[in-house]
Amino acid sequence: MFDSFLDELHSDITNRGGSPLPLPEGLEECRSSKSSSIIRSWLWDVPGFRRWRVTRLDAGEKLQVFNSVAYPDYSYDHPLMGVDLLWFGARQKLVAVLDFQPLIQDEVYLDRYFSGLKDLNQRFPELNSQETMRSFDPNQYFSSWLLFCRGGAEQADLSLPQAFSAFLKTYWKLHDDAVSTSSSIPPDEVKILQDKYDVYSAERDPAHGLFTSHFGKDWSNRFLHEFLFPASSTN
Ligand code: BLA
Repeated sequence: MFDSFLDELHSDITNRGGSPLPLPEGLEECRSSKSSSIIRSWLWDVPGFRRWRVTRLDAGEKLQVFNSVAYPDYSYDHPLMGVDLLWFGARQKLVAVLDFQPLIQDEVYLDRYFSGLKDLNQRFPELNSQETMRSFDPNQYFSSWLLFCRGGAEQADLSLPQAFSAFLKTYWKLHDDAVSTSSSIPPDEVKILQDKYDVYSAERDPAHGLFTSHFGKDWSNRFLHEFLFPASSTN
């Protein structure tokens, strides 16, 4: 599950001149001592981005996860790319979240960067089930046009593969357009806003309990603060 998404993303990244970077020691892979689950992560140096991370968790029937965040260079104020896909096999339950994560909620900013995602939202209504967020705040670092569904096999098999490809393509276009125009938020402010994203996400991310149960508290704390949201450990 989700391996084709991982391949597609890594192939796009490589085609755009991305190269792999080393992860902090011990965080690239971890096997659960109790079950057969395994978590693997990748860090990429991609032109135009200061950080691009990818994680794949394979816990068999129980759970499959694909998670990725792209942080643009500070000279670009456009949204981060955030993807969080979860498949609980036993219950045949899908949780899919794909968003261009805005740095600010300003109307001019949203008008500038969200026409592509608005179109996808119309094209894939079955992935927009108007879910309510329980741990995150929908008005901070999320857009109103995110694809967010708690669904089943139908959404996972029929819509998600197409939506994922289209989402990636749309994000690359957003990035290319942003590169050829100038940002309205200065780089030092973009840095502050991206750092705050890490702090906010580390506080709210509902995954921490899950990591702890699979891989133990010490490893999970390191993974959260050193890899998933590095700015959360310094601020
Ligand atoms: C929800 N994400 C979740 C949940 C889990 C994870 C266990 C709760 C499932 C549920 O609500 O039913 C799991 N999150 C992970 C894992 C990682 C992680 C395994 O970060 C890391 C490898 N989450 C993101 C990103 C986005 C995101 C980048 O990491 C943005 C697209 C969104 N995840 C997101 C949202 C929810 C969620 C909006 C629902 C949470 C809520 O209701 O507030």
